[in-house]
Amino acid sequence: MEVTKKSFGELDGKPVHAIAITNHNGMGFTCLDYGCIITEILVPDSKGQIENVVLGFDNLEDYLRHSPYFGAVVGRVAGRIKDGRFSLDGKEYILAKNNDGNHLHGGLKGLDKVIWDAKVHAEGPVARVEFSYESPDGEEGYPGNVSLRTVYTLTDDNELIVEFFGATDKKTILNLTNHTYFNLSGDAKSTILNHTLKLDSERFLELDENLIPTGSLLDVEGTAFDFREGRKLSDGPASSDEQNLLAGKGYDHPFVLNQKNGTAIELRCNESGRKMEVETNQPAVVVYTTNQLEGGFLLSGKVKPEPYLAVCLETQKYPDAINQPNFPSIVLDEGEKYYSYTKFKFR
Ligand code: G6D
Repeated sequence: MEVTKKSFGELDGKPVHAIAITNHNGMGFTCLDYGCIITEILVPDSKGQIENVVLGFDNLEDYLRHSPYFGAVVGRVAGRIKDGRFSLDGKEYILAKNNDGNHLHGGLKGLDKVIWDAKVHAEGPVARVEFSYESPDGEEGYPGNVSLRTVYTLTDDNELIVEFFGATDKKTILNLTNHTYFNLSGDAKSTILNHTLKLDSERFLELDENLIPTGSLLDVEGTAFDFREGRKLSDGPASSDEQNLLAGKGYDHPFVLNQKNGTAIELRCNESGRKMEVETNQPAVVVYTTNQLEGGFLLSGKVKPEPYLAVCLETQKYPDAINQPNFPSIVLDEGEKYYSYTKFKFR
């Protein structure tokens, strides 16, 4: 494995680094110690052409000014928390309302916007980047001093493994994800509307008009949400289903995964011949098809942002679970270990 670490600018007087790792097949990725951001994943197509399969920027300034969580770790709690408040053991906590009156993705300065301490381990057939961050009690309104670790591992089998570890000294809530925007066409040369997604999922979470889960789980049968046999992502924007419309003409929904072993999620681009298989220990995945992506900025490779330019597959627990008694809990108690595992395998 070839590893490089170089300066990527500085934030509040602290240096930001870009760490790039390439395996023996020429597949590789680059990540920052700012927000554990994955800035690029380089994957060969069916002809061996190596291209970038994620959206990102090639400079820190653009991440600071324009990034909608491109490639970043998201937390302490991914997704929306209704009205930016929750109760724990009878105490109410108030969080930032940074998204239409709700709390989104860890608040105004979530884990995507802090500098983590990075250590690289590159022995033998795998290379690992281990990020650590101590989130102080009360950060963004969340209780507990929480020790966090994010580990990205690259293997010679073209697998990128994302792991999160957490421990707290006081009961709190924790639900992390990685918010990478995938586009398997290569260098975002076309949208993801022709990508095929396959999900081992019978149910998805109904959202209200503010994209907050209503608490109901809807059956995918007979809808544009049925990805069990594989479905073109273009079915979302083309659908008249009220759930596709309220997501801004597409998908922005958590799907409940059948947690058998093996590949729960498969994304394929027929033009490039690239396929990505995803395994996870998380109960859900938010499928977000960047329905309104736009802006006066350029992505790396001078690509203009446009709707449906990428799909996010954010493995996680259910959004707003702390306010939904029938959802699996995201409470982490003192002495408990938080662990999330997701493997992205590229073929
Ligand atoms: C929008 O609703 C979507 C979220 O799902 C996404 O994570 C965010 O943009 C980047 O708020």
